[in-house]
Amino acid sequence: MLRALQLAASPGVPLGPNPRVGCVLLAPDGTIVGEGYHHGAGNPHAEIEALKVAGDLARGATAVVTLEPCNHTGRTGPCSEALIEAGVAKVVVAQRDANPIAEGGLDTLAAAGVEVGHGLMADEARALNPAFTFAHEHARPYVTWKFATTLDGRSAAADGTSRWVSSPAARRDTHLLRALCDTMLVGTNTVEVDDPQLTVRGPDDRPLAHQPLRVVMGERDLDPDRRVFDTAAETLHLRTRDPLEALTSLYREHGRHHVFFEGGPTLAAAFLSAGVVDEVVTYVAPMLLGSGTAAVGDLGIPTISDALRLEITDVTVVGEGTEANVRLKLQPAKG
Ligand code: AOF
Ligand code: ZN
Repeated sequence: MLRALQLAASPGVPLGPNPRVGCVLLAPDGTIVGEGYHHGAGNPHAEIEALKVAGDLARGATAVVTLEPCNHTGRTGPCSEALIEAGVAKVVVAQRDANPIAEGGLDTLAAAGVEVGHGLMADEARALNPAFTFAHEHARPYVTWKFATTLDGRSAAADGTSRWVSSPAARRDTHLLRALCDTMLVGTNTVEVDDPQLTVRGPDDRPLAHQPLRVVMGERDLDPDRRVFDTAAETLHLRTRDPLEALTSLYREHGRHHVFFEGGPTLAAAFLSAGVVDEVVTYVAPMLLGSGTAAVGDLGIPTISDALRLEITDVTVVGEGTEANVRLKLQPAKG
């Protein structure tokens, strides 16, 4: 399984929408007769790659796979059937597939008389595909909320100006994080006030070829001249103010697994109140305003003991001197 996990993590596999999967085929004496990994959506699955290598040696073999073999015909055919046809005797998987469209492979295999097992190094397998795993288990995408703030917790000055709270180095760092997500999300107010591009840009400030989906949520009509409607990436206007409804739709109708949320204080408060912020990334700038807009709006918390508590998972200084920002990564405290 360790070998299968290593194969799954092979470099060069595009991030999403498909999970990273590795497969090793073992002869009854334990020698490896085939191995393979999934090279990304549209390509054969890991099991098919390994079966190709093994040929006739797959008969009677044990397949060790990081994810439960799929049971559906999507971009490719069902791996459960391919393993049965190849005469594989036993299938051991780390993680069961929570994707409702693909799951059920182990049941199909067992019904065909193949010996099956699951759970071996399951945590490691889940960690390979955290957003895929989270999204299918919660029927909504994983949400990373990012904001920049001054040392006194403000994201804009009294006159509304907010360019720039975070330093150039922090803004470049943000593009690296955006690139790890499949969706960018803000509210209509941010589009009206800040007119962001919501693209992933390289060091030369040009948009990269592959862009996350841009999503604007809110009922308000938007000016089509806003930069979010340029041709650099696809954009979706979700006419709802309900965070969970928006996220459910992004999962169900648009197959999204990881939302990078850069909403303003009102929408941020709505997401936090709805309990749908899974990770917080904040850049704290060494700057004081003393007045202005707080990074997050009213959460309806009257007293300190009711504070929404987070746990710090990472602290990194980005940039140098007066340009240095502290990047904090946090997650909601458990319990
Ligand atoms: C496997 N082996 O290597 C992978 C699996 O559109 P498709 O046909 O590529 O199917 C994608 C779904 O199949 C994906 O969402 C996940 O549930 C499963 N991925 N399954 O047996 C693999 N990559
Ligand atoms: Zn498959």
